[in-house]
Amino acid sequence: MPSKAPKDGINESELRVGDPKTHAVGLPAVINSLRISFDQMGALRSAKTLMNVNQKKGFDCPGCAWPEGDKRHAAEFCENGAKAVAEEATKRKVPPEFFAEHSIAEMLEKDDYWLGQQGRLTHPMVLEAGDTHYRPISWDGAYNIIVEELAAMDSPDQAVFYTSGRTSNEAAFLYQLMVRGLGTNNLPDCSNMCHESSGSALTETLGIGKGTVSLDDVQGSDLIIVAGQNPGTNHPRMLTALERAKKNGATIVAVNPLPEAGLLRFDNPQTASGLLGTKFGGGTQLADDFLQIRLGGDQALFQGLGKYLLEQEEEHGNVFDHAFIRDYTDGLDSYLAEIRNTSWDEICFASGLTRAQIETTGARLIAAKSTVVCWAMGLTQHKHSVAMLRDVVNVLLLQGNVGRPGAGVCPVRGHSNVQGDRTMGIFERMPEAFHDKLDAEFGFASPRRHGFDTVNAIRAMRDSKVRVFMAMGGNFIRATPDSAVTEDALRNTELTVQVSTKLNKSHLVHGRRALILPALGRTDRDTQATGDQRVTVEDSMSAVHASQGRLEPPGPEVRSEVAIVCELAERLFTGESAPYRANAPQLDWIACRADYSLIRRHIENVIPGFEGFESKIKYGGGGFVLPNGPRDGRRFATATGKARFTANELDYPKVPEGRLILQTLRAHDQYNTTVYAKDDRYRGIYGGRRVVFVNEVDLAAAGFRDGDMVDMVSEYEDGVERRAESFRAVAYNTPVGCAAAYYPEANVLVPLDSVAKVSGTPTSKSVIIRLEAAAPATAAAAH
Ligand SMILES: Nc1nc2c(c(=O)[nH]1)N[C@H]1C(S)=C(S)[C@@H](COP(=O)(O)OP(=O)(O)OC[C@H]3O[C@@H](n4cnc5c(=O)[nH]c(N)nc54)[C@H](O)[C@@H]3O)O[C@H]1N2
Ligand SMILES: Nc1nc2c(c(=O)[nH]1)N[C@H]1C(S)=C(S)[C@@H](COP(=O)(O)OP(=O)(O)OC[C@H]3O[C@@H](n4cnc5c(=O)[nH]c(N)nc54)[C@H](O)[C@@H]3O)O[C@H]1N2
Ligand SMILES: [Mo]
Repeated sequence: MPSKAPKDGINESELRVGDPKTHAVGLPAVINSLRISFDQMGALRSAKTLMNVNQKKGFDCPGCAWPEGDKRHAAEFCENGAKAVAEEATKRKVPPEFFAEHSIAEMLEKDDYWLGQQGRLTHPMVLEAGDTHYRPISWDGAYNIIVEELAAMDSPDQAVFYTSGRTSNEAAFLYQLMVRGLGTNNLPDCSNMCHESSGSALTETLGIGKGTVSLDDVQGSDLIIVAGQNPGTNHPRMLTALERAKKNGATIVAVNPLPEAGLLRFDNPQTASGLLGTKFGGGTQLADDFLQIRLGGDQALFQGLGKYLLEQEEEHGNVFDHAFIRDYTDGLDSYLAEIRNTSWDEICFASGLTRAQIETTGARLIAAKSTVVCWAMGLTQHKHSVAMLRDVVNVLLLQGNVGRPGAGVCPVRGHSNVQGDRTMGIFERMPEAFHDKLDAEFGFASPRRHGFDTVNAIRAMRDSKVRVFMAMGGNFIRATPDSAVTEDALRNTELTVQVSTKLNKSHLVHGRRALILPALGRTDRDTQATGDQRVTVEDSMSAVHASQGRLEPPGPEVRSEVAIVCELAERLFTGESAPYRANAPQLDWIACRADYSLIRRHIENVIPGFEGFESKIKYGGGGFVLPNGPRDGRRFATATGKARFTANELDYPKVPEGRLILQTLRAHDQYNTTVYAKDDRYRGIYGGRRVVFVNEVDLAAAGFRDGDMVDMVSEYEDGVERRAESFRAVAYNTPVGCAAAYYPEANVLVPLDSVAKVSGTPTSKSVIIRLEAAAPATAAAAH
């Protein structure tokens, strides 16, 4: 069976709203994933591909970063992993003829779904100044343009190199080396918009910017708090771990403004009872308690939990882990003083929870022998996210819940290798020790001046300080905030270069000149001069393992990310006329392209924990776990060498009268800016995406009813009007004052300057908006 032709874009007039689901996965998920796989890949390729996902000799799922356990099912993937795979392994193609047929202007009218549907990029393409259509170009020609533009800069800081989180360790390591060889640290990445707040808070308090738990810790924990995360959609394999934990006796507390299906009940598709679903008495109830928190109220919740533990300790004793606090931590007194000062009234107001609810969870903490806190974007994309996460750490430290079995912090990562990319040095401000080792290994001087993160890169482009923008994957223009500002910023550059697997809007919003370089994905066979190559990735729990695709690539002109970096670096650094040969890293780039194990040898010498790298990822092995001070031995590489309690003034979004606070989140049928299909079935949304979920009370107060068409207008201190037009209001079970709409459609509303303190992450989960009636024409058209 061949793949099916791409479908039309989304027609919002076909939007239907039904009841939200109360449980996740089960048979509908299996059917949905198979349908999308067959459409994109046909039956044979689907079967062959899906059997290889997350197997020890197969490829790492390009979906999320949730780890694989040691015992694997024949089908170790989930509905959304299957969709991620189908999206990449599709048989549909976007060849040069496609670009001849469709002008940039025409494609700009299409939606993200339509663009993604067209298939895999097959040929390097160029857009010269003033052109209306991309034209094919040779790889040589493409590299020459990049070298020419990079050579024309006054300073290396006029170039920006973005990375998305699917890039392998090997490609990321060489990419950052190339960039630092040019003389800049301008290495923004998707993490700046994602878990940067977690990295900031955890590095400062625990001495490592990563989670401290293993899969066994989660599955063996007594109490698991899942805050600000929707695993049923975004980390479906986590539901299996939660189910196991539950069977081992764990209590699960879900903290979320929305009653997300996956958190409440789970029908495991890998068991017969799960396939039958809850209707027939199967499935597992996951969350014991659901705390329906106000957006941005989590710092208040965790301060409340700390306060309760303190009160109980003072009354009954035996609550704090005094030995742990004495031997491994500092800063307790100022933390306790801070939470003593915070009133219960303020805690309850900010969180939207009752004192009784918070005390019930506090009592669960006291009763539990071990606690894990898991979180994702609901906790990282607020103005006060870093303080919020420091307060999460504070509560865990009180009971010694770090560095022992079943306990710790679990920031659940997004992209499948976003954590590995950071380990490899994709960061605008790596520590000095990393630079020293890099310089020693490659005999050059890497720049120490900090570079631009994502938001600062946009500001610099806006202010005409950037000539060249290159992206290793991702979809910069749709992932970033303040779409209108960011589009102008990118258009303000001389050259944009997108290394991509699929067509997306970042190819259409471009600099004076633009290049599209087609790259291999995880599922593709990667054959180089010495034979088929493997790459490695690191999951959310610091486990590194190999990944090897086996499918025929979409065309002979598609190159691996490693090859693209090596070929470009070769031209920048070696030979008489190379513009950056003066301070070039000493490396045989072409040999590395031929044999990726040579890259791993260099990684081994530069990055701690990779000793014996090659032998640890031999075939059939499950990979290895990187050292993790807090987890391995309660070692904390902080400023004082101790785990640090911190005192953080309580903060929460202040919403003016008549306004709402909006979170921008993911629908079930999307992967970030890629829209797989048109539904969000767990929330009862079918056939469209322009919806805003609002509490009935707020709708009525603003003079609207469910089904009305509204504009969302964002209000920010800069006084600029940001408007998202024509959304269908959906009366929904969300706290009063708290609304939700899908990313990336709502990104126009997120002000560029509204970022989290310390981490600089855009505040995608707290945007102040008002609702206005949509203009009659659009309202009529949409009905
Ligand atoms: N299928 C699929 N999988 C994915 C992705 C995808 O798009 N599709 N994206 C990947 C990436 S890069 C990432 S980072 C992760 C994202 O994974 P998630 O963080 O689960 O993604 P979001 O949809 O942003 O969901 C945020 C959740 O937090 C809740 N929330 C929002 N604000 C608050 C708050 O103030 N407090 C609390 N307690 N909760 C809040 C929302 O209601 C929602 O349930 O998933 C990864 N996996
Ligand atoms: N408003 C709002 N904005 C957000 C968020 C939010 O919750 N709300 N979430 C933020 C988060 S958590 C993240 S991580 C970012 C995501 O930001 P990005 O990582 O930039 O976006 P993606 O949509 O994941 O990128 C998809 C594109 O990556 C390319 N691609 C896929 N696989 C590969 C590959 O293997 N190699 C190469 N070279 N290219 C590949 C394809 O061309 C595809 O079109 O968005 C952020 N933006
Ligand atoms: Mo992310």
